[in-house]
Amino acid sequence: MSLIITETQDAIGTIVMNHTAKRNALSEALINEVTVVLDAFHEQGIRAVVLRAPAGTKVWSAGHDVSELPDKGRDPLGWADPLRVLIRAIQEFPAPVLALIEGGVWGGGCEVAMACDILVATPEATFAITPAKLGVPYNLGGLLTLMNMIPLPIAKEMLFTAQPIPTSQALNLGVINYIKPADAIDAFVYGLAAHIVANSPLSISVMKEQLRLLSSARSITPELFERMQGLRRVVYDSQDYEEGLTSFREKRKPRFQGN
Ligand code: LCV
Repeated sequence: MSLIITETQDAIGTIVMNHTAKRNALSEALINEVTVVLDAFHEQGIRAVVLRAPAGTKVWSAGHDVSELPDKGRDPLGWADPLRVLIRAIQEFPAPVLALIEGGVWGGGCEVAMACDILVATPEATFAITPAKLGVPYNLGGLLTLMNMIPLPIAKEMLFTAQPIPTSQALNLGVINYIKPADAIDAFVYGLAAHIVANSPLSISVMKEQLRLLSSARSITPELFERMQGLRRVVYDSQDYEEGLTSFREKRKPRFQGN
């Protein structure tokens, strides 16, 4: 049974993440379906994509599928990790991807939403960035996405507390473009998409790629890269990382010891 629902109309493609039993946890299976559809949309010349969950959902996405995080000793968010593949697929898709957000957005789900080009959320939506809750070492690309989207003190608050922030704060920070009530958000998002579709797809796709390249342009020395990877290794080799995954599986609060 498919984990997503897709639709195309007037050069606008819609992807509904529909694995509601697992709160749209970003499993390899769900991500594979999304990336296959994005490729098909590219082939069809789709000029705007809307990424959403079912209308009225309480959870847009519960983030990385925790059951697919590797045991300690392996980088849990490496280049080939499905979540990283999805984020790159959205960022590199040659047309704008609009996130229509209802419900809670958790962990890697925030990064997926923030990888989108335009974000519109209902007042009830929330955003929580959760590696600290699981004992996971965030990766370079993920931290860069956050640093590009969120002022450092707020990014630190979200990373260190792992607590959700409301859409009102996300709007104040410029993390999302609009807040729209649940009974108006569909028409508003598809109205934005219609404006985009009426403009030059070539100009838009080139500007999107230029902005992606410019926003990720950082001079990282080999020493800096190796230092970052070394720091991350301390975490994903730790007992705490193992405790984070075990506590999730056992549906209990983690007891982190700092080693
Ligand atoms: C697998 C899940 C998940 C899930 N994975 O429903 O950003 S990082 O670094 O942290 C990155 C590694 C990452 O993204 O990690 C994941 C971060 N996500 C979270 O911490 C959110 C974890 N989920 C929850 O807190 C709750 O599920 C929410 C609040 C999203 C929804 O709560 P609700 O009571 O509505 P349940 O918790 O009962 O979940 C329903 C089913 O979905 C599974 C969960 O295990 C349960 O499965 P079973 O019915 O088999 O017990 N599920 C939820 N989230 N991230 N599986």
